[in-house]
Amino acid sequence: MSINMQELKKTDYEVYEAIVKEIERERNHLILIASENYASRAVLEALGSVFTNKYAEGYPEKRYYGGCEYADKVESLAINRAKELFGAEHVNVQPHSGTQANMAVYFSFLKPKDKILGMNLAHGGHLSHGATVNFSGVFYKSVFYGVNKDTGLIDYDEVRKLAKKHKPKMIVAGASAYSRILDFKAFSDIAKEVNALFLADIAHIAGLVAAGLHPSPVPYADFVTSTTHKTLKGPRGGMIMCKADYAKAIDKMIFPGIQGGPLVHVIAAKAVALKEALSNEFKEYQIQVVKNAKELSHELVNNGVRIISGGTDNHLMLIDLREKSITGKDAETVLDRAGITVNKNSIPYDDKPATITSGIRLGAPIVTSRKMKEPEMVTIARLISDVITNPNDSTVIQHVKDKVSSLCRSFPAYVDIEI
Ligand code: DSN
Repeated sequence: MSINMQELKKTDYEVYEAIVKEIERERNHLILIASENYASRAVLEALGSVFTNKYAEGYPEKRYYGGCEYADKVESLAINRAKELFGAEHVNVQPHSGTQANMAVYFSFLKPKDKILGMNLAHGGHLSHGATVNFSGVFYKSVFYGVNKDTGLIDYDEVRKLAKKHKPKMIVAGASAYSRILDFKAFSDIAKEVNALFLADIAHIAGLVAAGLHPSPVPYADFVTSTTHKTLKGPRGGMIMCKADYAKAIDKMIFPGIQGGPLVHVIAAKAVALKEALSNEFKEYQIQVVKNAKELSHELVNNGVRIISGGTDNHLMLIDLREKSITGKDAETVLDRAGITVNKNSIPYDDKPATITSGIRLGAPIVTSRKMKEPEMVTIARLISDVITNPNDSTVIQHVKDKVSSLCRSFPAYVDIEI
C-alpha cells in the first residue's frame, strides 16, 4: 500500500500541488542540510493520523479532558522508549520544538537577568543559547564561549575562565555547526566548579548519541534537551530529559507554563521514531552517517576545500569559502541551481554578516537515508568543489546538475508516496 493524497487533491488542489512539488524536490535534489532528514513512512503515517483531533492537556493518567486513553498510550510509549534509548531518569516529550524545550528549562530554573554561558551563535552555537536576537538573550544576560581561531576547536580552559569570571547560573553545551566531539564531562566539571546548572542541548547529535557514536551527556547534565527530527529521524519537535529531582518543575513549566494542549499526533510519531531508534538498523544507519560525513570532508579537503577544524567527528562539516572567492550566500544559490541544497553559514570570526557569510554547512543525514555510501561521497565532494570553484561556468553547473539527477535516480527517496 502506498500513501496517497487523492482526497486532498480533490479538496484543495493548491495545497496538494505544493506537497507534490515538495515530494519531487526531496526526491530530485541532493539535500545536504545538516539539520534535516527523511522521516520514515511509519513516522509520516503516525503524523498524519487522527490524533491531531485530540485535546490532551496534562500528562498520561492526569489529563484535563476525557477520552485520553489512547493519547496516554502513545505518550507513555514515547516516554518509555526515550528513557530506554538515552538512559534518562525523566522524559517530557511534549515540547513543540527544541527552542521550546530550552525555554522550559530556563523558565523553570532561572530568573530574568540571570547569566547563561553558552556557545557563540557565530561560532556554531544556537539562537536559543543566549543570542541577543532570541528571547534567551533578551530575558537573560548571556556570555559566550567560542572556538579557537587556529584550531576551530572549543577551548575548555577558556570556558572555565569565562565561567569563573562571570559565574553563570547555567552553562549550555550544544551546537548547530560544530563538527567535533563535545566533552560533556568537561562542561559538567566546570559547571560544578562554579555552582552552575548544566544544560546539554543535543538537538543535532541525538541520533549519534542514541547509537553510542557520540558520548552521552545524560550521566553529566542536569538537563538534556533535543529535537526529535534531525539525526533522530523523527517528526519535527522537541523533548527534555532530566534528573528525577527536576521532573516536577520541568513538567509544570511545559504544561501549563508555556504550552497548552500537546500535539498528540506528533507525540505518536515521536514514539514511532524512538522505537526505530532502538533498532540495530538505526545504529547501522548512524555508523554510515558518520562514515559518509568523514569521507565527504576528507574528499573535499583533497579537492582543495578548507574545512573548519580540518574535518568532522559527527554528521556535519563547515566549509570555509574565503579562499574560493565566493560568499556563503552565492555558494548556496549556485549549488541550488546545480540541484544541491545546502545552507550558508557563518564561520568562526567571519567578517561577513549572517545574511551573506563566508561559509556553507554540509551534513550527511539525508544522503545516508537514501543509502548512499563512501563512493557517492567522493562524487559529491567533486561536484561541490566543481561548483564553488566555477560558479559562473554554466557548462560545469549543467554537468553537475545531470550528475545529481542520475545519483538521485540511483538512490530513490519516498518511492511509495503516490502522487
Ligand atoms: N535551525 C537549526 C539548524 O539548522 O541547525 C537549528 O535550530
